Amino acid sequence: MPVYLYRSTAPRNIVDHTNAFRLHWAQVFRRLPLMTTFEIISAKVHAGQRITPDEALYLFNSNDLLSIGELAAVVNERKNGLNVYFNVNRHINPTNVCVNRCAFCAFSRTAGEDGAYTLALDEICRRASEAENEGATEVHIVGGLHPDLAFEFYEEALQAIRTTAPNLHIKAFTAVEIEYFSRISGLTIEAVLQRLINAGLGSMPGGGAEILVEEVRHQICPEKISGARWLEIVRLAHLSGLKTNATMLYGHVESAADRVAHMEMLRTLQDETTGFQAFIPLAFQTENSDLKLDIKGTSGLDDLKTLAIGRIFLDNFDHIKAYWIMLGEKIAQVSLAFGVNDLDGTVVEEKIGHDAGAQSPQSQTKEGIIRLIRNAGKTPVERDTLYHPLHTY
Ligand code: V47
Ligand code: SF4
Repeated sequence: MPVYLYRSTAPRNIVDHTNAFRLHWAQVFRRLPLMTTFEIISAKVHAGQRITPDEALYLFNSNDLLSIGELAAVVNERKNGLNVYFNVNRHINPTNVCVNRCAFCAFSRTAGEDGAYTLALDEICRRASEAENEGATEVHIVGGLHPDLAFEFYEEALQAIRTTAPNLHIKAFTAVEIEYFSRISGLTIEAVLQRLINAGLGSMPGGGAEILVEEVRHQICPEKISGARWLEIVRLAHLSGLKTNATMLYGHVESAADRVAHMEMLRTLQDETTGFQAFIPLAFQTENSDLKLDIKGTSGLDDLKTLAIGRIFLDNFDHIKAYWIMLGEKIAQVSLAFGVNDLDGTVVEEKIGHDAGAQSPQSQTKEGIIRLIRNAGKTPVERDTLYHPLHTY
């Protein structure tokens, strides 16, 4: 173990690009053994300092999964101890009809196509009410960009849920949907957000981010709003007082450098707003996709590495969530030793990943999630959407 004579004077949370360089020369002049890049990264992480995009890229290019995981676990335990959060929730996808038809998306349909559906307001409310009766604290609502539904449909849906299931937190609509509502209603983004908040919106999920790098978006979702626009809408949501999550769809055409660039954009916005709650890497499910790739999905190694690097790099995010639907329960469980502190909830009916071939079950019981966390040697904590602990098991 080398002796670290160097101590950075850079304030915590400020990007310290020169740190590695100065550390190197400090060692040369003191004739200490040179530290490897990993040791430099490790020293920074242990000192609570931010790692650079180049260092994150170095980690992506390393196959030393266990060392990366150990480092991520240090960051996580500092923030969350042994607690692993989960929530009891239900997903509702009001429609799969979508004008965007992103190349990776197996869920969406064109209006009138076989398998296209749109739920009536009554059915949306019935599902929300059922969820509340079964102990859910949250509904998670996302769907396609329907060519014929008016903005008022979504507003009324939230109002109706609030009336029928008043105890549910409504986490709904990605930045992509908010932008679409603004286009179809002629309202500004701020006005759309305010109207939805008045109707019952409590927070927003992190979807639609995909990979924020433009060249990648052109290949996988050319009709979707740009990465810059996604960030701007999320920024406005944060300024309106809404918390959101941030996802990253990985394991398709993107490079490791694209993943790092994506995470850097999130980290920069979080420095400004502090509005993100959780970072959620979404492992790409390959079936029924128009992206013709020569792969059968992400590897377990890549999944764990991506979650762990997310934990190390996004030092200003409190939570890293493993979405067991896309990862499978086993990798999600192992990820709890690789920096993850949140397992997505009970879900009940999942369409987006399963239409694309996800092999996980469509739902989990609360007991199943508790067992999964306990067997990993961690403490299960049921939370509400805003991460207030409800019950420790
Ligand atoms: O934006 C679509 C992704 C997202 C596929 O915020 C796919 O708590 C993998 O955002 N393979 C929607 N992913 C889901 C989402 C989400 C899920 C769970 C929790 C939260 C949260 C948010 O699903 C889309 C897209 O990135 N997606 N197709 C696919 N074939
Ligand atoms: Fe539509 Fe979202 Fe699917 Fe893209 S990912 S086609 S925006 S539902």
